[in-house]
Amino acid sequence: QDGEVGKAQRAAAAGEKAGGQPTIFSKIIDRTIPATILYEDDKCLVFRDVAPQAPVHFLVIPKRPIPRISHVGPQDTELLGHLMVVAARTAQAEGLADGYRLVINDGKHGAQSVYHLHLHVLGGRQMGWPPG
Ligand code: DGP
Repeated sequence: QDGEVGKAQRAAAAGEKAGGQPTIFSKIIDRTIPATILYEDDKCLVFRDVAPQAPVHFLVIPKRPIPRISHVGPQDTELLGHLMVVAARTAQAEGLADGYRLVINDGKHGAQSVYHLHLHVLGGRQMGWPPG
């Protein structure tokens, strides 16, 4: 756990320095690197997390590369709502009828490692609270 958090904190420091440069997620959007894609429309992409933390773990990302949730403004309201609606619809399509966890990690303390905004959807097992 400390290892993962340390990794995320180092990536956070690098992300801050890179200041909104394209991330690996831009390459998934443009199909330069492969991913298991569950849903796509003109505004967003949904794909399985490469390091799943639950039996079902996928990410919902905007195609427009907003670096992090703390950087959004009123102009992003409609897009953010869309991402949440897509997350819920995809969770339903994935059979998560008993519920799931929606997570957005922000910055160093949030253990964000990829600086392209993403919603994590985790399900298929009982989640604990509080998160670590
Ligand atoms: P976060 O810590 O919130 O920034 O989570 C980033 C997530 O992205 C992490 O759960 C692993 C996932 N991830 C990183 N690189 C790739 C990749 O190349 N492909 C896929 N499918 N997921 C990735």
